[in-house]
This record gives sequence, C-alpha cells and structure tokens, in this order.
Amino acid sequence: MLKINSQRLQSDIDTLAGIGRAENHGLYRQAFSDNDMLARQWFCQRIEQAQLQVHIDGAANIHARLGEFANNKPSVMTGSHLDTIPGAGHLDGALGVLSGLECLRVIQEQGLSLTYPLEVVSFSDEEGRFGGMFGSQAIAGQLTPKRIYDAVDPDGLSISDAMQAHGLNAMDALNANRPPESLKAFVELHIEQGPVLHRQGLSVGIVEGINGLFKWLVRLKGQANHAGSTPMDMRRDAFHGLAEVAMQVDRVLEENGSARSVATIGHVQLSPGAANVIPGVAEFTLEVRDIDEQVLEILADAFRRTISAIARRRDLMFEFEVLSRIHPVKCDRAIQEVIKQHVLELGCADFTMPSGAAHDSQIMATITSAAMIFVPSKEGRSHSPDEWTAWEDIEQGANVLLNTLYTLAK
Ligand code: HGY
Ligand code: MN
Ligand code: MN
Repeated sequence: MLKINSQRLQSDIDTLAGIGRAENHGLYRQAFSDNDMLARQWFCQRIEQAQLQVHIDGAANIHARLGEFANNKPSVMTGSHLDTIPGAGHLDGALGVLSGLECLRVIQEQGLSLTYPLEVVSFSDEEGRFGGMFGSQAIAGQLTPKRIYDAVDPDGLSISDAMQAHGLNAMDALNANRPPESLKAFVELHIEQGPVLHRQGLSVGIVEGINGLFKWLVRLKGQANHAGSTPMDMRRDAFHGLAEVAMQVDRVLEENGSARSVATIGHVQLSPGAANVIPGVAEFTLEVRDIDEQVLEILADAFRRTISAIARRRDLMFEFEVLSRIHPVKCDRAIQEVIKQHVLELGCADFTMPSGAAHDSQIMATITSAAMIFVPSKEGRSHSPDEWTAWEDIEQGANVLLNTLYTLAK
C-alpha cells in the first residue's frame, strides 16, 4: 500500500485555507476573483516545487503532469476545483486538488514506473459564479461561443471581463477540449457534503452516481408603484409572485419529483429595491436536482407551468434563462471496483452511495471513465465555514485515491 505524506498534505490544505478567508471565517475565492487568482498562483508554485510540469489550458484549468506525454498514451487524471462559493468551507474542491498533487508527488518520489501519464487538474469555475463547471465543460468540449458570451455572474459581470482583468481570453476555452482518446480515466476525491458517512461513522464512500440539475434565472415583472398610495387591489407586486412560487416548491416536488428531488431558491434580487416602492421586478435563481434525468424533465415542465400560472393570475410577465443544465451520471463500475479493493486493503468498510452535490466528475464522465471517492462531512455541513472533516478520514481518502491512481496508471 502506498501512503501519502500526511504532514505535507495537511500543510498544503492549511495554507490554501488561508487564501481568501474573511472575518466570518468563510472563504471567498469565487472564480477569477483576485482571491481565486492568488490561490491559482500558489498552486502553480506548489507544482513547480514538486518538479512537475505545469500546463494551463485555454479555460485556465491548471494541470500538473507526471510521466511521458510524448508517447500519446491516455492520461489517468484526477482533480477538482480551487474556486469556492462566497462564504465557503476550506475543503470543497481544495481537498481533491491538493490530494491529487500529493499523489503525483509520492509516485514521483518513489520512482514508480507508469504505463499511463498522470495528471491532476484544478478546474475553472466549478461552483458556478458564471454558470458552473466551466473548466471541465471546456475539456469535455461542451462549451459554445454563446455559452461563453452569455456567462455573467449575479452582479452582471461577464466571464469574459472577469478573465480579461487577469489577461485571460474566455474564448480560448473553446480550444481546451481534450480528445476522449487522450484520457484513460478520471477519479475525484471530494467531501460528501451530506450527513451519510458521518452518521454511519464511515471514513470513505464509493460514489455510484451523481445528481443532475437545472439552474434557472427567473424574472417576474409587475409594476413598480408607490407603496403608500397604491391600493392593494391595484398592485402588480413582483415579490408577491415570487413568494407564491416559493410556497409552491414543496407541492411541485411532492407531485412530480422523487424522494431524491430537491429545489432551492438561493439568490433573490428585487428592483428597484426601495422600502417605499412596490417591487416591479423579482429576479431569482431556481435550482432543482435529482439522480434521474426523466424526473428532472418532468420537474422542469411542472415548475414552468406553476410559475406561469402564478404570473398570469397576478398579471405579471414571466421569463427565465437556463443558467446551467447538468445531466446525472452513473460512475464507472470497473473503477469503483478498483477503489473498493483499496478501501478494503486500508481496512475501511466498502460503502457505495449517490452524490447529492454536482461535480466536475459528471462532466468528465461524458468523455472518459469517471468515478469519485467521498470522505465524511461533519454533521453533513458544507458550503459553509462549518465544513470540516476529521484528519484521519482525509488521510484514508487520500490513500485510497493514491493507490487507485497508481493501479490505473502503472
Ligand atoms: O453545487 C454543487 O453541487 C457543487 O458544490 N458545485
Ligand atoms: Mn465541489
Ligand atoms: Mn461546492
């Protein structure tokens, strides 16, 4: 059994956790923000200090490479993301990137021979400041000029301008696609971001499938008017429409979804946004997830009909944009078996489970065999400064990743 250098990985995780941290202990490394660029710079330095090749592609994905790339053998790839949501924890994404780098360092230090080259990649904008999974979609060849033109953050900043500010051209992402034959496998280590492993006292989970999702930006347009002199029966209050949509979410899920379906209104903007003005426009995100593609289609239709009926009844205009549409995937069975073999060798229980969260792995699964390894999240907390995983679980997860990558690449 190969083993990671525990102290070195822990030091990397602790150092990265200091980049972009605010007073409230949350991390603010949104894609292509200054903090994200600092983290990227630091990661490139760590790659160079490990005497590994750095490669940055057109989508600004950062790759560390080990082995012979000349003999055009397909790579075994691992990785995740360094960008975060606003107010994030220190492990979402970071764990997979830094554990991947640690795996390449150990294999290099031990002079182990490889049949297939190894790569660890840090994908750009996984968290969706500009829609989501930008870097992995670039590698999978799923980007289009329109997707890039339309990609704006909640404050209206385009990905083009955000990347331009750092001397990057967003359109170069169209050249980042990798031919599927250049990849043998993709394996991602990630925190579970849910309560299952922690509740069952398990150190490692083998992911069998990953939820799909759709994310809409919905706009309800009524009429801004005086809050004092406009009688209630003469109002076209866009916020009231939003409030009614929010109250219908549980019913729509119960009537059209599965036990796995979830829906979230995570970002709301009212305009003009003054206390003494009836909101003329209510703009909000609606994000819906399930493990089954069919169920997602049915839910999309049900939400469209529900919102349109509410808009009609309240004399509001209704429009929506699809910000992201990610299909659910099953993880590769053969790689799950390899992971299981190393989980058992390490003395852990082998436990397979679905992923409620979305991951770059499900984009990579469209061009190569992909699988994931989970470690527990304390109390299931994530996307919060309370995100935490016991060190011994991180160590187990990273050792499973290390041995899985070596088995796939030797
Ligand atoms: O939202 C997600 O599922 C992931 O953390 N980007
Ligand atoms: Mn993540
Ligand atoms: Mn996340």
